[in-house]
Amino acid sequence: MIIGIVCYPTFGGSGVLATELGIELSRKGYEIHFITYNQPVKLELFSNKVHFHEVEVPNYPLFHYPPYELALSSRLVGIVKKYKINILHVHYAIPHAYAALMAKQMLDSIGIKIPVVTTLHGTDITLVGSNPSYKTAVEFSINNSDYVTAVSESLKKDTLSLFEIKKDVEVIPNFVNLEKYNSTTSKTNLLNNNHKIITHVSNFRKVKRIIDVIDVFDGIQKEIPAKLLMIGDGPEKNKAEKKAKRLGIKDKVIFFGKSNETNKILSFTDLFLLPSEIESFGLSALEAMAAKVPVITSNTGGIPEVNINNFSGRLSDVGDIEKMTTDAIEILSDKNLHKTFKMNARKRAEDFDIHKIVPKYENIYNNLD
Ligand code: GMT
Repeated sequence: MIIGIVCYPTFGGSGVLATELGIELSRKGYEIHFITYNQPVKLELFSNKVHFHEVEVPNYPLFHYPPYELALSSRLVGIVKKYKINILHVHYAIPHAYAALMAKQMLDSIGIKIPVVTTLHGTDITLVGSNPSYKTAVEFSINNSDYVTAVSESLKKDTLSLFEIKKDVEVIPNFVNLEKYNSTTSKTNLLNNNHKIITHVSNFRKVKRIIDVIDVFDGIQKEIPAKLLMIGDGPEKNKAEKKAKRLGIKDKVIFFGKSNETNKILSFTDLFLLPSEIESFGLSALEAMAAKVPVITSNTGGIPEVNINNFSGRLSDVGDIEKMTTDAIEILSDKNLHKTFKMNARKRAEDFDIHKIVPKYENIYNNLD
């Protein structure tokens, strides 16, 4: 089967998930074509089963906003025709589902039928998608896709309450490739062996509440020698750096930038922090759990479907820095408790094993008309 995957090529969870899905499907014999504006950051493997097609958006002085979805839908038509694609699987509704539906209609007009599977990831529904500027088009895209999936029960619920949905939405949770998290890496020479390592990974957008990460870490380091590793980049980074400086903990907070090797960093991490305001799933927390790292998270959106309170970590209300700090200190200062949480975190991550979840997508592909 030949599948076209449309996704964001960035470090965001939806792009990462789509890339991992494509790579795993290619291992299973599917021919995969990624169609997006850049090579997906996690796409290292090229073979006769994995292809990447860049979408170029020519600029013109008249264009205040270069029309990406127009370029994408035209490119999709060309790729589907040339490579005889059987299914388009688009990740993130805006503008991917919309562009795929336009391509579907254009192809239909020349007698080519192509089913579109849309996977909703989160902010395409909860933050941006329901904005009045996009709502009608997002609703249309969901209702006219051949199959729709959402990455958590919470996201499905939000989708059904924010839009008038006439389609079934199947929940297929995100997955993790556990093998990537089996090996251990020694700490970099920046890190003292006596320090506990606390890690946060995100795109540093406002919804991630990275100032809470700094505050919780500040509380931890007052009790336990620790370092905080901030992996990623984004609009809130400056604020977080300033906050760490103001608190006098600048030397203990290391901003690593974007990384393709979070699995290595997680292998020597003692605790992971994800205090987000909104989170449809929390793929970064799942990846930490796969690396046997207990997670301190907020209890928002789909996170409670991933992190089980008092098992794989602890959950708190959004913004409850005091509880997050107390929980973190309790877990880090009791060796046996920490060990139990570590084992449980991995055990919970196994429920989201790539080998258990990817067949659910294959099942959809095999049953499309
Ligand atoms: O979290 C982000 O800002 C990135 C965003 C994305 O679209 O890439 O992540 C969303 O999709 C991920 C993969 O399904 C989920 O794990 C994240 O929870 C979700 N983010 C939000 O809902 C804020």
